[in-house]
Amino acid sequence: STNAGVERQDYTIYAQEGQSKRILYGISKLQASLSNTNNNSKLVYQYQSVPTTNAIIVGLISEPLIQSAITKLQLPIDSIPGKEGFIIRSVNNNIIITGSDASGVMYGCFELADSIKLNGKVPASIHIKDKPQMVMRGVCVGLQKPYYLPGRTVYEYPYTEQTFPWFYNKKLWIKYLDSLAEYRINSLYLWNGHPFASLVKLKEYPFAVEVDDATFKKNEDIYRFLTKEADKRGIWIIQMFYNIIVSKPFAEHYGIKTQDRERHIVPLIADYTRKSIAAFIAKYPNVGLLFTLGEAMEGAGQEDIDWFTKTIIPGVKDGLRAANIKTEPPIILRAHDTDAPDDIKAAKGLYSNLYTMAKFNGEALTTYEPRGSWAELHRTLSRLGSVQIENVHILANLEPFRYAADDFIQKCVQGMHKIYEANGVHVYPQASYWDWPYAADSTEPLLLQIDRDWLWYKEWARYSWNCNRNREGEVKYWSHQIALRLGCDDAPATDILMAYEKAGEIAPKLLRRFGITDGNRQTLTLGMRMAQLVNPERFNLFTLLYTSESPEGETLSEYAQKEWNHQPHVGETPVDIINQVKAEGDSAVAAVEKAAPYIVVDKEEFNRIKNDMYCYRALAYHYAYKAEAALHVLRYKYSDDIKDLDSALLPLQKSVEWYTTLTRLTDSTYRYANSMQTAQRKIPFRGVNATYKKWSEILPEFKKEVAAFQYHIDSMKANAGKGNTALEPLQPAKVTINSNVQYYPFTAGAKPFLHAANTISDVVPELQHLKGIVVDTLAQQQQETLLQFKNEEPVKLLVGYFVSKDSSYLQEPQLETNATANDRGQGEVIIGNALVIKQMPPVNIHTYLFERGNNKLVLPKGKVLLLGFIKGDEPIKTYDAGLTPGGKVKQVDWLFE
Ligand code: ADA
Repeated sequence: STNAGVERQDYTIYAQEGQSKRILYGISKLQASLSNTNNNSKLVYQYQSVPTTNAIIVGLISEPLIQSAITKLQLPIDSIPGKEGFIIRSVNNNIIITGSDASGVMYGCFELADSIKLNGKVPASIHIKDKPQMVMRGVCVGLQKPYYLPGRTVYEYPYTEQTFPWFYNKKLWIKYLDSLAEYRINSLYLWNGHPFASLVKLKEYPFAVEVDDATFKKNEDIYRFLTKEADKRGIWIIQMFYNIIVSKPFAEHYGIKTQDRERHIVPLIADYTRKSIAAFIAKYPNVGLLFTLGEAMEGAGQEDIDWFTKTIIPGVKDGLRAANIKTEPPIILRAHDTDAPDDIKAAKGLYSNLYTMAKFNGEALTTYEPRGSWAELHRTLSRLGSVQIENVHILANLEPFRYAADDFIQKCVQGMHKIYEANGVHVYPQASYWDWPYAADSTEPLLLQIDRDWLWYKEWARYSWNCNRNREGEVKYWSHQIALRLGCDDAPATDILMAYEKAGEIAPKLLRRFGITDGNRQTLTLGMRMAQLVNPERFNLFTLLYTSESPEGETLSEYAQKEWNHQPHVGETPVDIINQVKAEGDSAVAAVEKAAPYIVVDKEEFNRIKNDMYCYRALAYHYAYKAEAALHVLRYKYSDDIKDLDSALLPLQKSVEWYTTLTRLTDSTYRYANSMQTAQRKIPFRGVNATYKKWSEILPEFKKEVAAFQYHIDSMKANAGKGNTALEPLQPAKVTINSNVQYYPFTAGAKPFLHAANTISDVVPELQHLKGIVVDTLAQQQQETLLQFKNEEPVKLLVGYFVSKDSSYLQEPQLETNATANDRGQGEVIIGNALVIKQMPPVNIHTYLFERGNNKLVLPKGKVLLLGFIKGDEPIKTYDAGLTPGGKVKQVDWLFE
């Protein structure tokens, strides 16, 4: 379009006969760029070089064609570029593109193509030598869904056309792979629980296959297609799987569960898994493996090491041997729910192409300066000698709005190098991971994530290649990219970029200062309940978020306490964040409005970007006012002055007004906030069966909070300080326990332990009719706690977890590292600080639901209390009773309930 006046030229591209597909792919992109700028080009295969002018000579540095061209043109090619690197050099209208591997040469072709595209012509003189900083630059796609398949549980999704129609869409794959190649991504990960039974048949276990014959054939076909097309573009396909999961028909055949966190390694399952891996590796030679030793395996330790070294690696080796393959594909161990350094040390001598992967900021984006124990783990992994890959996982705090803060992302990649010493990146989709390939926007037709979130991918990829780029140049670069995409000038595009940069601070800051968890059980953009802000501990606070994934700073409670005690504040405070996010929301809106009059081509997408900026502002103000209200309420804990509660009312009301705005902005523009719509989602509300996934469902709840608060303030004023109403005692349910157990009553002086004399000193009234089951804390530290019983009606077992990080205690169920941690509803604290036992930490009660029948409770090693059974449907009020060894702590969360 802008080539008027540029003279049309003829170029001859020379390459060696039989050139690799990857280099030919690079050449095809170069030719496309030439023809787009109105130049002619032809490809000539030649062994020796004799070109004179307008020649582009492409090949590996080791090829005779390149060597003779270097000599004939007297090109001073100083040194060979490293892995995936390239050199582009021109002399007298001739250009050489070379590298030491095919990927490097391909990227050299892309580089020249980009420069032609950017300048509208072939550069008169060019000299570039480049190679990537991150050796693994990857993205992923989930073969997973927002919901569980009928009769199945987490991660279990066989590859079928019915569940994943897009998986069989070759055109879509090509479009996606082309964009990944263009961004110089070299790995694409497919995440799934147990992919093998959809892709291989084993002669020893023919019944294990879990798709029908026609589907199986389609799977073979598409998988071969995908791996071949990816290979052509310098991209490894890497198949991810969880352990230990077996296929459903396999499980049914042997009468076992498909996955079981409490299961130990058994020879049958080990044999099945080893053979599955071997068959897979032999069948799809250029596919790597990424795996999770955990979630569905007994805690970290020797079993993980055994599974890795005696099942997975031998499986890969069997496969390589069977297919006579010499190059070992990459095997990547996730440092998730396992002791990865120990695992790698044990595996090192056994396999040469090992990598590790760990979550950058948990399942969110919070900071580019991670610290603390999590940073330590990353450095330990980086120093093991295997390549450490940073996993930018799920992004639970960014869903569903657009995120493209190039400056934040650049700093993240710098942090990956500097703080984590990592050498690889793996990036999740920006939003809607479980809903691939569609974005959450309510458009007709639906938007593809790869179209909507192109900047997200391109930014991570660009900085993975090189993160040391000067900011000013980057603003120019991205502005121009946005301008090309939206069909506008660079100036308004810069305003759009500025809007992204400002808005890009909001979600990270809000989560790291006010959030409950970095995990996807929290959807940040849906907001938080007051109880969650003033008493996050009750909701299973994930402390790593504050100790590693945030700059040093204070929580709302810490801030309130320090204020009350006139102590100095440290680091990033809630008040800093309250002020910053409001300003950033305003700036984002102002910047995008500045661009508005100048966008005429892709107005529709621009309006969506603009709406997202308004959403971010509303979100920022909503949180800011709510946090302000929380600080007043937390002050009341110390002051006992009802005026502090009065002061909280106005900001609380304002927060609801902003939430009303957010609801209006999102109601017709988004289908949902979060793409994981199962019971694992807890914050702000339990998201079972796709509920509480939109703002309009939450708004009434937030209004109720204000009403409850007003009501409580009024009645407190009326009854001079008496708060909570009396609670009903729970009724015991009938259960027959299969072993001899002893019971104890919930009265002061009762003894809950077999061999220890500690006695109960305080207990919530709800437990008074129940009978606790005596436990042996010595045995609990050596082995699992097991209880087998029979019940005629559904029952709930009350389990008391001690609130202590000491490893002698069983830790509360953690959805961050165990997706099945809520399968019996045990994922949340029902009554916090419910019981005091002398010389023991406070106790939080969780409940486990069991259907009628013969049941078995297995809890991992560690001290834990069994507090008795109630009927499955007996209502229990969820709250924090505040009973601690130091006395009753004043709680304020009930004021909103
Ligand atoms: C958590 C999360 C899962 C999954 C998992 C993992 O359990 O809830 O959705 O992401 O981590 O594999 O890291």
